[in-house]
Amino acid sequence: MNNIETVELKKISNNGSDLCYLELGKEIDFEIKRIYYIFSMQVGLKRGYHAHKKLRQVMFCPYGEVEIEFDDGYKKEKYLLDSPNKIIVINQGYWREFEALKQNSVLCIGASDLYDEEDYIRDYGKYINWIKEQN
Ligand code: T46
Repeated sequence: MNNIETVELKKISNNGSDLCYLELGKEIDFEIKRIYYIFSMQVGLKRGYHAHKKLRQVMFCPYGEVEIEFDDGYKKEKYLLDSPNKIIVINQGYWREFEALKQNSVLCIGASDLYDEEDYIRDYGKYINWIKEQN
């Protein structure tokens, strides 16, 4: 999908464990103003069903496995976060639905802005109309 990028972070391994990091100007080109995370995720219970008009995000899954389907109004593509060193960097404007493939998965999000319900489109029909207006 254009403007959605999967990056595998370098793992620094020592003392029997691993460390990853991401930096402004390298993996991401926007400042993170908010961090949130979804945890205790139950297999098969989907969340999302919205798009963001302006918000840009980086997503990663430090525990478990999460599948995210992005939709640009014309096509859909699934992305799998199945390792703590994988991140997805997402530009604004994509409808998303996501679910855990493993019990108690955790999805973390770094976002380019503070919470603003006005930035959400939560109705798929409205999303399709909004996409048409953008083109
Ligand atoms: C996203 C996916 C991956 C707040 O009050 N502040 C916040 O910062 C957030 C993120 C949510 N909320 C409230 C809004 C709702 O009343 O928490 C409730 C659950 O949010 P929502 O239904 O939007 O949750 P998800 O899991 O469908 O979506 C969330 C994010 O909202 C969204 O930005 O991309 O995670």
